[in-house]
Amino acid sequence: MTNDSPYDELEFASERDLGALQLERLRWSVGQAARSPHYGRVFAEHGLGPGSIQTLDDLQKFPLTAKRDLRDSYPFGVLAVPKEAIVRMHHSSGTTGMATAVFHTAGDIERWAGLVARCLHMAGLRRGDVFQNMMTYGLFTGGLGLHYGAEKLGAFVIPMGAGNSRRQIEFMHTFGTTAIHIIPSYAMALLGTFEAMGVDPRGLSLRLAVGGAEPYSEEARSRLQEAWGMPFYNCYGLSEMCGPGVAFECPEQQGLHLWEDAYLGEVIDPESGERVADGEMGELVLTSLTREAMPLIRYRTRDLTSFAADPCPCGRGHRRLARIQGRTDDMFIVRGVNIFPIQIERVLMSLPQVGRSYLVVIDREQYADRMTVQVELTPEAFAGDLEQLQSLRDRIADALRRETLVRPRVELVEAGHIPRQEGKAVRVVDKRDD
Ligand code: DLL
Repeated sequence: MTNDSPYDELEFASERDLGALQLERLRWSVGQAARSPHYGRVFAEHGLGPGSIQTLDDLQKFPLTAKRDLRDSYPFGVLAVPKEAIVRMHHSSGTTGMATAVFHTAGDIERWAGLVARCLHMAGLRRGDVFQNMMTYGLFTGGLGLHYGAEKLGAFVIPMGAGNSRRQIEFMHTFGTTAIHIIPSYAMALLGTFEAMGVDPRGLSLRLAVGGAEPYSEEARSRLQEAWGMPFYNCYGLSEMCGPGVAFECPEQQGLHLWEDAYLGEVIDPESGERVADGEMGELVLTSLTREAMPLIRYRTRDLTSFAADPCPCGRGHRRLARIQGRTDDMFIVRGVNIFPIQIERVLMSLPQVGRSYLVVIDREQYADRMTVQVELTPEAFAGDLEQLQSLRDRIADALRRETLVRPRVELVEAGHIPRQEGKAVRVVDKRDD
């Protein structure tokens, strides 16, 4: 395999070269982290430092870092450089009640843009492409993160931001957009606007899409690819590790290559904290290797995934992560059974009568948990007679019971009934605590 990426020869580095680089960078990153008040204290307590690392496995001597550690030392406790060295900040939305501020030096921004450019190049984006960035700009990293990467690569970037659906489509047409970056649930919702405008996305100049920032199933991806007429590449990242650009799919679309020259990944059992074998699902733990302002050592992402056990046919040595199944805290428990929203999505998106959106509502009926799944139908399916609809409702409830072990109440609703979000989709409303 030759390396035709002008962005980074590391993309095809040999295992030995990559390992040596990781070791050197890991020592540097631990030393850099030690400059922050938080890690300075934690490392001193455990008697740890760059000298504790002889091999990459020595990372396991270090304690895990939890989101709570960032919150407890908010806002500057994990900052490892003087404030004058910061050129930008991003911030998590705080929807889980745990706001996090993330700081960057000029070098951090440059390296992050390089990683994103590498991702986009791997997916086939080139100079001359018109890249419409349809993610929110601002504190959220999806906007500026992809923007800088696409510009670095030399693409013509349209910084649209999210929403304003008709205008998005008009711009695609007027400026000959060839690539988009979009939240998958918004990509699904936008298909309704295309229909209303009488425009077929497959008739435009579009040729590739990048979608991430929220879990979506393989079934949802297939639908998107079919309707838009182009590949959707899965993009993973989190603000704490810069944002998008941590892991990305190659044209094989068989998992996301974690850029291991920039991030060391481990998958652990969330209960015991022990590493699990490749192929086994667990919580992703990441260590940044090149971040100056805010290095994080063994950070618990709470995202559930696994490492692929086999190498990728594309020849890149950077290990692949399976599609993220959700976060440990997305899981909800109904009548004692653990359920992830993506299990519900997989079932629904494999049924042709099901439309583009769904919502799980959990409440209580006479002290017992009750799960209701609102399902949007396609206009054709919704036009069916009452008997057909009842039988469809039963079939959906049965399929969901087979997948989740709980038989939900199913409410069939018209296309467009469930409120759309421009940002990450809300899939579950739990009313039990109200
Ligand atoms: O969502 C960064 C991002 C922007 C990624 C644009 C991809 C594209 P946060 O807002 O900090 O950052 O949220 C991070 O979103 O821990 C995952 O739970 C989830 N997430 C991100 N990408 C994916 C994905 C951005 N491809 C959190 N699949 C992460 C599933 C994802 N979940």
